[in-house]
Amino acid sequence: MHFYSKKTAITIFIFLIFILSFASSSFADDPALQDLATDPANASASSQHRDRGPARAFDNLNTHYFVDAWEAEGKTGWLKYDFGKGNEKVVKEYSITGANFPTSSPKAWTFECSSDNENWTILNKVTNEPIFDNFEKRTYTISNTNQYQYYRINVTENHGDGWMIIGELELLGNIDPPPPINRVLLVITLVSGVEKEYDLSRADFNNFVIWYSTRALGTGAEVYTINKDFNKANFLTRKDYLAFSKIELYEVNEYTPVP
Ligand SMILES: [Ca+2]
Ligand SMILES: [Ca+2]
Repeated sequence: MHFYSKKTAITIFIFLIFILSFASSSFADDPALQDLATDPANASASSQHRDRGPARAFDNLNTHYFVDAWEAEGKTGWLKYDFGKGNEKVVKEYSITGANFPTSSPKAWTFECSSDNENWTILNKVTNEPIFDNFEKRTYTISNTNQYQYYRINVTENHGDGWMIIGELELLGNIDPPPPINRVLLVITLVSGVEKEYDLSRADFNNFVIWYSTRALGTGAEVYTINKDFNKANFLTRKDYLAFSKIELYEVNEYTPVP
């Protein structure tokens, strides 16, 4: 049987508190995720004290709550970010950074999402968060796989001061990959000097290249037919017939159409 002195027991206890305090906060952070809430103009809030408006929680600055933090008019309030219609995001984590005023930091809140700015779904509920140190940042993981236009933190209790302050709020997720290039502008210069432009799908362009390179090797058809989609109302079908021997050169511009 082992006996521990009182001093050893206290040391172990302090060590456990040390471990647990780390486990509850910054280890939740996933380095692959990035802050998606990049435009302070998309922020709004239930209230603001003086000029300390909601945009200041998204300005990536945190030097003093006088100048770069959101301060609610009172102990509670919500802070919202609108990604915009057609730009909905999957937020997987969020982070709160306190300002230099620990007793103003949030203690209890819900983190919520919405598609219509009216009906809100709770993604995360925190009921007794320890007080934030000056400028301390904590990250919270949520199990969300859906896109939403709106996210907000709805603080219901702070750490005792008459006002509630948040230095920064981050909404973290994966950056969307750029959309695939699926249209091609093919510019053909004929031997005569005339230029012809064709807006083609990627597949149609590939067919053209196959024809051109095959013909260059001396096989394949002399003439290639390009179907033009535009002006179909006036011309039931509109085709251009390109003779290999008439083509001086061609060039290609890939682009992504605006939706
Ligand atoms: Ca800030
Ligand atoms: Ca930010």
